[in-house]
Amino acid sequence: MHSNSQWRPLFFPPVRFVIYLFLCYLGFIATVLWRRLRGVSTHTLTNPVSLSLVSPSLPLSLPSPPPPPPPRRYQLFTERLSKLEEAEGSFDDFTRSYMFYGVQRQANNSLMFREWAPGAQALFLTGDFNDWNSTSHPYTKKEYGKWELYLPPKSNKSPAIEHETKLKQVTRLEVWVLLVTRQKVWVLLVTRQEHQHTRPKRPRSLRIYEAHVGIASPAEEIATYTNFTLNVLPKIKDLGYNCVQLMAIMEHAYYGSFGYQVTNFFAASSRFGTPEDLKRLVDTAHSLGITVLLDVVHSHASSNTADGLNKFDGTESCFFHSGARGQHPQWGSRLFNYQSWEVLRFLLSNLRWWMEEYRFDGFRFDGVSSMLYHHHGIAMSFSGGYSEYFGMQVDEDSIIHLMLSNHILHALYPDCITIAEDVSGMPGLCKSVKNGGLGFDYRLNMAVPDKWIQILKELKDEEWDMGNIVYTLTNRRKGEACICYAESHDQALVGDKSLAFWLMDKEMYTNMSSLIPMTPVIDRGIQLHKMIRLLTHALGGEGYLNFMGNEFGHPEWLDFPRKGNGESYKYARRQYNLLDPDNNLRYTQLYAFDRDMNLTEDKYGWLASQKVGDKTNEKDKVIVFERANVMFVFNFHPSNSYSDYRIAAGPSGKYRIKLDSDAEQYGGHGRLDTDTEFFTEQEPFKGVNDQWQPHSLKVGYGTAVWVLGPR
Ligand SMILES: *[C@@H]1O[C@H](CO)[C@@H](O)[C@H](O)[C@H]1NC(C)=O
Ligand SMILES: *[C@@H]1O[C@H](CO)[C@@H](O)[C@H](O)[C@H]1NC(C)=O
Ligand SMILES: *[C@@H]1O[C@H](CO)[C@@H](O)[C@H](O)[C@H]1NC(C)=O
Ligand SMILES: CC(=O)N[C@H]1CO[C@H](CO)[C@@H](O)[C@@H]1O
Ligand SMILES: CC(=O)N[C@H]1CO[C@H](CO)[C@@H](O)[C@@H]1O
Repeated sequence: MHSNSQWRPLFFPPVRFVIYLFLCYLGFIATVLWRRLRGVSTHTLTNPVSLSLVSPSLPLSLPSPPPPPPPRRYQLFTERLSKLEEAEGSFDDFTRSYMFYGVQRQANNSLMFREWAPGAQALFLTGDFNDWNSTSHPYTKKEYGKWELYLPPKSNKSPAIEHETKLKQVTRLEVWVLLVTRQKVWVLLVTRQEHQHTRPKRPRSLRIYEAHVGIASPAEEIATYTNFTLNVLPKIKDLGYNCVQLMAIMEHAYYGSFGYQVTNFFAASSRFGTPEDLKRLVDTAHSLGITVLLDVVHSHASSNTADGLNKFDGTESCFFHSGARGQHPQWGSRLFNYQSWEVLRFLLSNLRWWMEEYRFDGFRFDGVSSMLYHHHGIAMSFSGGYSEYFGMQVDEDSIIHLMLSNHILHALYPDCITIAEDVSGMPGLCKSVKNGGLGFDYRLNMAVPDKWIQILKELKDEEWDMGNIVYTLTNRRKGEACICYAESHDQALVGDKSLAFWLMDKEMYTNMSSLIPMTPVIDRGIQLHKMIRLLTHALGGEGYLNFMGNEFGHPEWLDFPRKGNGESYKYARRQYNLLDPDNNLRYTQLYAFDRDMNLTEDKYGWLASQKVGDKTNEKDKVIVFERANVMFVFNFHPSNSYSDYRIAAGPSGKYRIKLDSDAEQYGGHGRLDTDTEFFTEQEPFKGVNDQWQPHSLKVGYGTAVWVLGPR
């Protein structure tokens, strides 16, 4: 029992894991505004001791000094760009080649088919329209390996080939085809659907819901675009995510590839419905203020020959490098020749196609690390030395290609967001192209989910290393915006399991009811799941990503139907039904925490502001840091609670709890009274980065505490 004149006494039995957030009273708002305008705190003006708070030195992973800017890359980029503009008029036309290639329907209903197949000897079109005669409709060869086939309208003036009829190119499939179903091609005579809603403004704090349409329902079947629009988008909105990132949209013949073995780059996967359905999905997301990103796979292509790009013109090369350079040794897929003019045309036009036709708002570029190096990052561990990023092992063609992609996207769509999936930590990845960088907006901070899984697999609770956790979460280049996430979609795949399942495992089948007391396993799992998410959210980056289901602690793992599992969909779904209120399961508590985490972020915007510093205490297993004028305090100690736990505060004043992971609605123990007011004391205390700060504050009792200060 504690009594203290400055806050309400609260009795605290030892607790395991709790988080609180304190909020100052509105009376401080004027001060806050003034200080924000000044960019400094009043206390730093009068008290030089805390100057370090003003210009914190963020931890940098790299020991060596920064290298000179890489003028060579920039030079190659500008040469490429100007050559392209000279030859093609403008990059605007060049990157809209989908208006020239593929099937084009003219105003008078004649059809023009165009392909690039430099190695082909002859090309024929066959299908329902000519009774699958494979010689009656030959293409004519044009310069630079182009082929054309003109089909006049029928006598009744309708197109010679009807919409959605089967069609095939002899020996090779159509490359620029718009709608593909496995083994057969349907010509889509584009009926442009007018979108009704404008793109949302680019969010300052990016909170991404990563989703796969096919698994987005509890049913053991493939869910559809429409299902997603009706059932999942409202959840994403409710949860406070302002962005949805769609995986597996580009057509892929093998469902189990998770969308990463693309066969048709211009086709929206027909498994989930029609192109119109996808357009409606994007438009509906826009109407809810949700930005939509496409997981774009330009790092490699499926090696399928029957329905993919491989051997499109009969040769080994065409879109790809021939020989070893054209094969990914681990993925068994084909690697693009980014130096080829027509490959550039194809891929850059592909980006524009998704932006223009489907109105996506940006891209997550898959497999960037693999593109950047000739070794594809295989068996490489990056220590941060600059020799790892500059040298003959770096694939310049890929770099120039990525610079071009980012350049055209950002030049044409200023609000466009691009994210790089790069584990290597290539310097300049997120610097703008004009400053010599690769031009991405964000990098995926992939080390973080790996760290969490490693901790859960290998360490006892007493062994968790606070310093190491904070190091992993903050180990990124200064000025490089990162997307952070606690759970990676790869880790949920079969053989591994979801974060919640690592924590609670089989007890999730029997003991998740909110009508019975929590078992120790469930208690630990529920509390840690929230803390892991919040710590990742608050410290790990400038954007947060949630893989669908993780917001409510999805159990089990992901496994797509395949021979080995009897083509089962049992694990290729997301069990949103667990959130059904009638089921009285604790998933709803984890969900509620996710929503309020977003709500709180939305209010204070920590993702869009710099962390001021952090302080860890290994013995107490406490992490304290400050960001966006919010104080965060976490206690990861498996058994200790602390009374009167003193932390350094910002300016003096009154603090209040803002978000408390121990609150009952989140499956906590409800030990704290959120009306409690906490006052700072004139007692210097070592705070962030071990600097003395003039004021301090006694908070929660050894629990993990999250405080918002009057700064
Ligand atoms: C249809 O229009 C295209 C150009 O738009 C032209 O090349 C073609 O000759 C026309 N065909 C007929 C039958 O009028
Ligand atoms: C296919 O078309 C060609 C040329 O129009 C014709 O000579 C041939 O008899 C047709 N083949 C079949 C099987 O109909
Ligand atoms: C669509 O979603 C609902 C609710 O989640 C589900 O019951 C249904 O089976 C889904 N249908 C399809 C085709 O995905
Ligand atoms: C539940 C809730 O209040 N969610 C908030 C999360 O953040 C969005 C902004 O993207 C707010 O509009 C929501 O109100
Ligand atoms: C509190 C409670 O209901 N515990 C149950 C957890 O699940 C096991 C079976 O795995 C039951 O035996 C316990 O009674």
